[in-house]
Amino acid sequence: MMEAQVPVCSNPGCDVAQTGICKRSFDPIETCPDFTVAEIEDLDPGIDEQTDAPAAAHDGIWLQPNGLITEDQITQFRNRCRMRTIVLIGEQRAGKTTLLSAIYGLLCKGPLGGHSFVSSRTLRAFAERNHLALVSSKRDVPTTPRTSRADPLGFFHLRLKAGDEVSDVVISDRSGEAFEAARTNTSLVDRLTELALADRICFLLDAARLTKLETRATYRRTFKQLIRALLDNNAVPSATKIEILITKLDRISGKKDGRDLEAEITAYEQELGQEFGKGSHDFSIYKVCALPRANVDLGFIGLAEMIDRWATPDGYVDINPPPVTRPLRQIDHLVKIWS
Ligand SMILES: Nc1nc2c(ncn2[C@@H]2O[C@H](COP(=O)(O)OP(=O)(O)OP(=O)(O)O)[C@@H](O)[C@H]2O)c(=O)[nH]1
Ligand SMILES: [Mg+2]
Repeated sequence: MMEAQVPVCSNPGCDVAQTGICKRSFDPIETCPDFTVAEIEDLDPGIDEQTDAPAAAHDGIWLQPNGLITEDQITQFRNRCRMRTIVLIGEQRAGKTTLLSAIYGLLCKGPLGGHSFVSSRTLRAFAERNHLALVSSKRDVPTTPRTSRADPLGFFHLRLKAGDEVSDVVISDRSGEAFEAARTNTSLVDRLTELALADRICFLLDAARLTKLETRATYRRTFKQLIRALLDNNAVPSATKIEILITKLDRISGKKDGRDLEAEITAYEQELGQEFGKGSHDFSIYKVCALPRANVDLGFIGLAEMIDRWATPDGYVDINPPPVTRPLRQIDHLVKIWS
C-alpha cells in the first residue's frame, strides 16, 4: 500500500505535516500560499510498488509493454509525427524476421551506417526476436522461429539519429504464408493492408533457394509472380519505392560445384530489372546478409546502407503556391474597359 502524501509547509513554525492543521487556518490546506507539494515531488520516488499493474494506454495505444504495434494501432501511431513505413515481403523462411533482429542487434552495438539508435516503441518485441534468433543454448545453430500465419500483422518502430536529424521508421512483419496465399489467390491481396501505407516495399529474395538445383526453377517463377500479383492488383501506391533484397549471401559464397552462383544471381537480377524496372515505381536491387552463420567471415552485408536508405527522408515537398511574377492589378482592368 502506498502511504498517503504528507503535506509540507514552507513556514517552519507550521506543524501541518504532523497535525494536518494549517497555522494560517487555510482550509483546504492546499490553498495556503506556504503549502507546497513540490518538495515531495522532488524526493526520490523509490520503488514503484505497482510495477505489475496494467500499463496505461496513451491515445488508445498500449505503449508500456513495448510489444508490436498492431494493425489497428498503426494509423494512429503514424499520425503522431512524420514517419517512414517499410513493408517486408517474402515467402516463408525468406528471412524477414531475422533481418529485423539483425538491425536491432547491430544498433545495440553502435551506429549503423550514418544512423544511431535513439529509442523504440517496440523494444521488447525487438529484443525477443533478437534473442530467439541468436540463442544457441538448445540448438545447434541460431535460428528464428517461424512467424505463424495466426500471428497478426505487426509493426516494429525505430527512432534513429543522423547528426541533428531524427527520423522515425516503422517496419512491418507478417507471416510469409499470407504472401504465398495472396500470390496464388489474388482476392487475398486486399488483406495485405500494410501495402497502402508503404513508403518502401522490400521483397526478400533468398539467394540459397534461388540457386539450389531442386528449388530454383519454381522459386524464380513464384518470386516474380508475387511482385506481379501485387502490382497488377494495384496494391502498391504509385509513390512507393520497390526494392529487392537478395538475402542469405553467406549460403552461396564459396560454394561453386562447377557453377558460378554469383553469375546466376546477376542474371536473375537483370531479368527482374527488365520486367519491373521500367514500370512507374522506383525499382532497385540490393544484397544483404543478416545472419552470416554459413560463412562467418563474410559478416553482415548491406545493412548499414539499407538503414541509411530507409531512414533518410526524401526531400521536403514545398506545398506553398509559386509566387506570382507579374500580378494583374485592378487598374489594368480599367484600361481594358476604356480601350
Ligand atoms: N545462413 C543464413 N540464414 C538466414 C539468414 N537470414 C535468415 N536465415 C535463416 O532462415 C530461416 C528463416 O528466417 P526467418 O527470419 O524466420 O524468415 P521469415 O521470412 O520471417 O519466415 P516466416 O516467419 O515463416 O514468414 C531461419 O532459420 C534463419 O535463421 C541469413 O542471412 N543467412
Ligand atoms: Mg518471420
